Amino acid sequence: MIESRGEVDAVVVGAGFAGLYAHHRLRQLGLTLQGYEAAGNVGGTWWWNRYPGARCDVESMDYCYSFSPELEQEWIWSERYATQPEILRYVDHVAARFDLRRDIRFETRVTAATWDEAAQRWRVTTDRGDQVSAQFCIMAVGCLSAVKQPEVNGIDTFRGLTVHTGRWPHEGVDFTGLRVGVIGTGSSGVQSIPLIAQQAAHVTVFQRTPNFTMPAKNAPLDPEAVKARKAQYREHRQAMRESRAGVVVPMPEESALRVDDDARRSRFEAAWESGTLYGMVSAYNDLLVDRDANDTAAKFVRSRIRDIVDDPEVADRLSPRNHPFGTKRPCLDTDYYSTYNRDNVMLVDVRSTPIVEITPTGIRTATDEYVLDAIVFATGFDAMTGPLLGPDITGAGGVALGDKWAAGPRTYLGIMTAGFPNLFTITGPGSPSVLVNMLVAIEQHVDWVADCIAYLRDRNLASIDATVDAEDAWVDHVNTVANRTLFPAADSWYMGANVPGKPRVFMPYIGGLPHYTEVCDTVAANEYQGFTLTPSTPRKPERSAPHT
Ligand code: N01
Repeated sequence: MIESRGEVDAVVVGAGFAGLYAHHRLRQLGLTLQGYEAAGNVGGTWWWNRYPGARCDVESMDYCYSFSPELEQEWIWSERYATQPEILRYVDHVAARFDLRRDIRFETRVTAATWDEAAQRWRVTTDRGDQVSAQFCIMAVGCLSAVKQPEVNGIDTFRGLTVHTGRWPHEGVDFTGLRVGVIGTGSSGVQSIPLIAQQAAHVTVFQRTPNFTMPAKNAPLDPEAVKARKAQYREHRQAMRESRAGVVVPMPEESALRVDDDARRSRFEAAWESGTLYGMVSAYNDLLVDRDANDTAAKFVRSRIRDIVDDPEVADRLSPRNHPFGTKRPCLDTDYYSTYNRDNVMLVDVRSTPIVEITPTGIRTATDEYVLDAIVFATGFDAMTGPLLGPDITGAGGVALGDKWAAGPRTYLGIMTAGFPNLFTITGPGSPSVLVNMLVAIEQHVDWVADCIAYLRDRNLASIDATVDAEDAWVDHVNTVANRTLFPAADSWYMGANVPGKPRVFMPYIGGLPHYTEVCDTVAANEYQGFTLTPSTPRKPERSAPHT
């Protein structure tokens, strides 16, 4: 366990993919660093989400760092879509290979960060009593790391086992012989339910909103295909960066409404069989902007559900109707719909018969009581803003970030928020982040931040802060682009709609990665247009806080 230093150049909060890469880049600049990570080791989301079936739904050869050509040549992925344990092994390997754990204090949660205007530095404190002063504070806290429990009374009264998919026990959970209830049918529910059903005596799925999910068609990677990709990896990475979502998929410039039914059906069938998230979503160029076009995709998926699920009533309950296709994040699954053909699986619609309470022996809905031995909460996260608002962050003039964002997050480029100088939010709200391959988004953000810090240091500048004007214009742009799409129509976590009382704002930037990157690069090339840069004034060295 490393000891926290009193004064460093930068604090990096989080040791997932973003935090680790920030350590790598900032160390290359010669900065002294202090990292904090609430988990016991590196990996971020992949450290916490250990539920059965957890795997990435971006292909493994795309969901990995591109910063080191040697790393990408030497690492061998085994499956098209990597499992959580394999991704964690990869992160572990990267951390060791680049010596990235050196400055990180694990099992330590940042509780507060306060901007000291006189010193032009952040004062960061943790739940372990660390106090550190840093010129820069990098919030690499992830977008889906603050777990959300269901808003149901009586959770504490339940006598059986309860477990959240986002906080899965490291020793695993043995469901053998148990009657298990699962609340939630987002990606975590969709991935875990088939495997829990294979082990448990009985599974009752409590579904509030059915989601659209497509088969992953996962398989071991073909060594010849891997070899071919590795031979072209650099070109492929560039193509990823230039693609809208950070993955290379065909993006036909064609409306779903301008083709006949047979042609449309065969394209959807090909997209379905491709086993990719983006293949289906981008099968036509208007699926996410035109309700009629969207309906064609939604109808296709519903027809597939009817094909797979034996009981027409269950198929109907599993069929999404309340939101346009793709506007809540769709899932990739392995045997999800067919799991409902098993005798030991039951689907309860808790929109029509809501959960009233959790009792000592199970779950009581408006009409029935279900006796259970274990309950799995696959109920998601307070996304994007939750992790940033966890610590008490106080900016210039004593303004709390929570107050500034009371009506929703406000950022310039999703990287900084005005009034919080030198605080960088990796893949923050207002950036493409969760709408694209996170690894591409992370590397783009960390590279931008590292270049920005190098620029400041080269010119002996103390701080950088977004201007309110630039931020207002960016927030308007983010909203304008979102409002051209169907996304605001869904009660999704993108909209903050899954957390009661959270402002309803479409949080990520949907203008596409290439345009976004161009804007970021132009801002930097124009001497950080839209930011205020403050020169350093000579200061006395600070007295180091005592080591903890
Ligand atoms: O969470 P979710 P998740 N009573 O918010 C339901 C990423 N991810 O952990 O839709 C009853 O999607 C809720 O119902 P509703 C990915 O980006 C990626 O599954 O709000 N139900 C919903 O069904 C993903 O989108 C991977 O009506 C309640 C579910 O719980 C994101 O993480 C794997 C409820 C929550 O679904 C989040 O996914 C896993 C209540 N009180 C996650 N509260 C891969 O890479 C909530 N629900 C594959």
